[in-house]
Amino acid sequence: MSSKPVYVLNGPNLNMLGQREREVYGSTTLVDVEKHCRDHAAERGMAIEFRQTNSEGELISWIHEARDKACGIAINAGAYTHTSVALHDALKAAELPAVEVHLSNIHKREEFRHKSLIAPAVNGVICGFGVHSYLLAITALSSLVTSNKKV
Ligand code: CA2
Repeated sequence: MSSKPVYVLNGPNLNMLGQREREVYGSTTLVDVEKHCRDHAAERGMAIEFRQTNSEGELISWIHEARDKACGIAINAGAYTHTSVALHDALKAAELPAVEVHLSNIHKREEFRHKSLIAPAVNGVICGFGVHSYLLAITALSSLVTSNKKV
């Protein structure tokens, strides 16, 4: 397994997890999600770098940084998923195994959430399993990293 961590990147409003809209996103906080991800990755011999930002530019800078410092990316880009060509381009340029993650099933929700602009720039998309979506993404990344499969 790689000596580099998996970057687990979180976009806008995910810092509110567990505090508002519990009926949609559940009661687990982002601190809890980080702990579950860290434990799950450790069981697979991997380390994680877990971050959240409300800024699109910062997410893009972290993806650029990941190109050299990470072995793969799991990204919940929040609402930027549906709007950001810049995130799509950054993920393409990173040339790393990458998985798009969502807590909710975006296809069961409002129509504007059905389209992901970043999906064509990642290996796969996992949505609808709550916190477990993140863990499934880490499991997928552990095999993608082992077989060195990029987007
Ligand atoms: O289901 C997901 O993980 C989403 O990426 C969450 C985004 C949403 O815009 C995407 O369509 C799907 C929203 C994240 C905001 O999370 C909140 C959590 C608690 C309270 C308010 C917002």
